[in-house]
Amino acid sequence: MLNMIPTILLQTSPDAALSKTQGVTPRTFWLPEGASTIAPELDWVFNFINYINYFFFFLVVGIMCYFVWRYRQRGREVYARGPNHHTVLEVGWTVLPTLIVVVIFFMGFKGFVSAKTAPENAYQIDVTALKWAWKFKYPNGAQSDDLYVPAGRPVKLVMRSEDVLHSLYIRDFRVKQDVVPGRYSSLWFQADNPTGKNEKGEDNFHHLFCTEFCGTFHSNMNRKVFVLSQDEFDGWLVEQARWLDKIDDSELWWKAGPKLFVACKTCHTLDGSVGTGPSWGNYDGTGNIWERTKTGSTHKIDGGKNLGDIIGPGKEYETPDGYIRESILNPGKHLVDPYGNVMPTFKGQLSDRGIQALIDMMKNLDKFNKDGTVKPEAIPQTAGGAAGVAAK
Ligand code: HEC
Ligand SMILES: [Cu+2]
Repeated sequence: MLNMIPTILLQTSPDAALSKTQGVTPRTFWLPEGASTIAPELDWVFNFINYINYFFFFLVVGIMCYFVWRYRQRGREVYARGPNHHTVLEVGWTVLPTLIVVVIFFMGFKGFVSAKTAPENAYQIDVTALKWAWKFKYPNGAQSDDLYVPAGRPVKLVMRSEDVLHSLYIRDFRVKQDVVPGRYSSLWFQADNPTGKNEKGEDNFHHLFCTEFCGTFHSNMNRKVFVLSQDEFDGWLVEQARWLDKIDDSELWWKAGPKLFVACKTCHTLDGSVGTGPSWGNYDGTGNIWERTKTGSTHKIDGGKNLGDIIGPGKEYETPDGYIRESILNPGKHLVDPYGNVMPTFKGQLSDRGIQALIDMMKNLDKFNKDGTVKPEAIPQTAGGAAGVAAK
């Protein structure tokens, strides 16, 4: 089995996903240019309804303005009786709108069916939505935080939520689907044009949004969609599934740690400040995340107990590593006071090497900046010119 990719590879931080860069399609007042095979059909219906609306809006408002002028009060005369019935008009304004609505219904229904029915040969990507991230899992076990899809081939997203209601929306593809806890939902699209690079040599992308307000960091769920040619995509998949294996054990802490920490930083700060979860920095006087697992630690868990009482030879966890491992794979087992059981499990998402990288990072926490990037001067000299990579 290929090593599971814990998270985010190319996205250096969730905040970067919020960067001001635009997607491939320029900002427009109306819908941006469509970039999927179903976009033209959906846009046609959209425009059809839109133009019908313009037509009737100007017709009704126009007639109204004319009548206001035509029947304005001119003198002192009072109209006691006006016409109160006109069969042709009444039948007209009933039958015509009905016909239009029926036509719209059939066009909409046809579009709905083709948007809902994924072709048999669609490439399947599993999507997990959680507060506040997306996880994309590919058939070979690779994972990513941004979405990568092959060009010229139908792609089916099978989606589930780990917590609350989310909704996946890729504007340029004209697809949007709620992701409901406790059930699977899916959508499909086919994008024929690879996103490629822009003039500055940066990767182009389409925007992906969560469009269901799902809590404080809802906006952290803005992600990018990269469409790669089939060849590029295959290469990417293989790379993606292997990156953690290629890092030397002694370098895991600074090469893999910061990348994996991105999945933790929405809840855990490094500077001791309050977050959704306990800071990895020193916030209760018992030291940082690694220091507070030492023998005799008075870091409080499970309603007033000392963390030190469960770690040590003969105790629940022989080593601090065991406790941290359990906190990541089975977060509900022990709860840090006064926090609730809100941390998702990372079982199946973090390999043993991934967990090791995070533990190594915790052991070296003083070598990291507050945002989770490694301090360039802390990188071992033998690593040569790689400092720039890690500092990213
Ligand atoms: C959704 C928010 C959230 C995310 C994301 C999250 N955690 Fe947590 N974490 C918490 C909360 C809340 C607690 C305290 C309750 C508990 O112990 O489960 C906690 C506790 C912990 C503890 C025990 C801390 C202590 O002081 O004893 C560890 C270790 C930990 N998390 C590691 C991680 C790692 C590693 C990641 C990323 C791979 C991560 N967490 C991602 C919310 C989160
Ligand atoms: Cu969401």
